[in-house]
Amino acid sequence: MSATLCRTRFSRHILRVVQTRRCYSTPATVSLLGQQYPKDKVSNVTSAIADKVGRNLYMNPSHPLGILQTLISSHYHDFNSMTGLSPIVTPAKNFDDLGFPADHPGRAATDSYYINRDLMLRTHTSAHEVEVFARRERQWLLSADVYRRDEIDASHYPVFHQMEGARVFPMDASGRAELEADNARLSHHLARANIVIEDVPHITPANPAQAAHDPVLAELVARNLKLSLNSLMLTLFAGRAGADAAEPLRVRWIEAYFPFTTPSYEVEVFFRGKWLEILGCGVVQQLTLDRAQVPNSISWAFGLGLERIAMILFSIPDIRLFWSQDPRFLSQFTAGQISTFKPYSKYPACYKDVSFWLPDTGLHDNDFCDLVRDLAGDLVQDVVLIDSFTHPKTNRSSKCYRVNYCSMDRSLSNEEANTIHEQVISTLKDKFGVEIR
Ligand code: FA5
Ligand code: MG
Repeated sequence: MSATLCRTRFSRHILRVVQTRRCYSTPATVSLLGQQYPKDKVSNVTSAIADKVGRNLYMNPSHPLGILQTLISSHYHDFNSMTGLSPIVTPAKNFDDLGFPADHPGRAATDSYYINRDLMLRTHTSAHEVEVFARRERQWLLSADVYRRDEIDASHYPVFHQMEGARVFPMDASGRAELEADNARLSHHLARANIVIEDVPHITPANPAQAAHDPVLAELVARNLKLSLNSLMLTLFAGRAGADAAEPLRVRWIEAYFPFTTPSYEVEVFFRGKWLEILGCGVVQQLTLDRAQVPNSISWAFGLGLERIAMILFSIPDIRLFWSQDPRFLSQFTAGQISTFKPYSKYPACYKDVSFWLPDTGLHDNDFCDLVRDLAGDLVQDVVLIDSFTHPKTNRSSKCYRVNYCSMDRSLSNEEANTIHEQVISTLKDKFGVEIR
């Protein structure tokens, strides 16, 4: 769309916004789990996010996320399954303890939610690795809500759920024997299953073993990790609705990089015609076990995303639905059962554009998305950057976003969408000093 069109469409709104300008008040504290935390310059936890903290969807046994969490926990029935750890962590715990470099993009305030300089909302369940290993758990699972600033569309939501799993082996002959026995058991199980695995070598120069590890033991641990997760993929996907029973389950292993594991991998599953990224995993960096003061041990770990898997297994088309309190959504699911979601209706979308000149300090896409999310809540379905340009003479930059307002539960009137959009525009001006075009 042309910038001119944006301008004419918005001149009308701007007039009304001037009349109804609200003050974007910024309280000095943010309330999380019943406690007040002082804010400072880096605070960026919006009230839309704060409201989600403590909802613990994955703990409801008849919610799709809870059903999936239970299914995975029962697959790993002899692992200690932990829940309820606070999402409020220090950046040291989320990043430094895991060896994230100081300039890692995940640390940026554009990507993570900071309560203040000293505290943040965890971005992944790996934030708890050191603390759980320190309890000397030999095999464990941890389920939790995680928070990331991101774009807005049907498969991205700033809060989602992960499960972390790990298994520790003694770094000696007994560990080697345990690994050999378990690898034989799992290989036997998988050999009889209808599964095709595209593998990569366990260890390569680009995906190396650790200096602290005997290469033979590292190879056995990597193989155990792969066998264990291939077996989980069978439990999750084989024979499900939409999977052709005659067709084998296809699982693909890809070399990956994480600061806290090496070798590292990602796992994808081919389901209903598409490759789906399920998880990241690898052999735990020895530094993590050293920090946890677990001596003479070697471990693997994985972290998987519950929403991505649940959307596929239950045919849930929009990630916002997980947060719905509508009985038409919630009543469709039963504890212990994977069922196919039947959409109750599709309400019309209401597209509104906003076009503006950026302030000198710029404006990150995620800042815009959070602002919309804060004012519109789950009435925003997606946000698309439809135009961005820099004026050749003045060097000023402009952006045009298209916001799709659409309720999952009811018909949204054009007036209501306009009211929200006007608030978006006035907040954009007040908070970021943009100039509307
Ligand atoms: C991690 O978060 C690592 N902590 C995983 C890990 C754990 C690696 C232990 C090694 C050892 P990643 O950012 O790729 O990695 O996320 C892991 C999974 O979470 C993804 O495969 C995906 O299933 C899910 N996920 C990631 N981002 C999103 C998102 N925005 N929305 C929904 N699910 C997501
Ligand atoms: Mg990934």
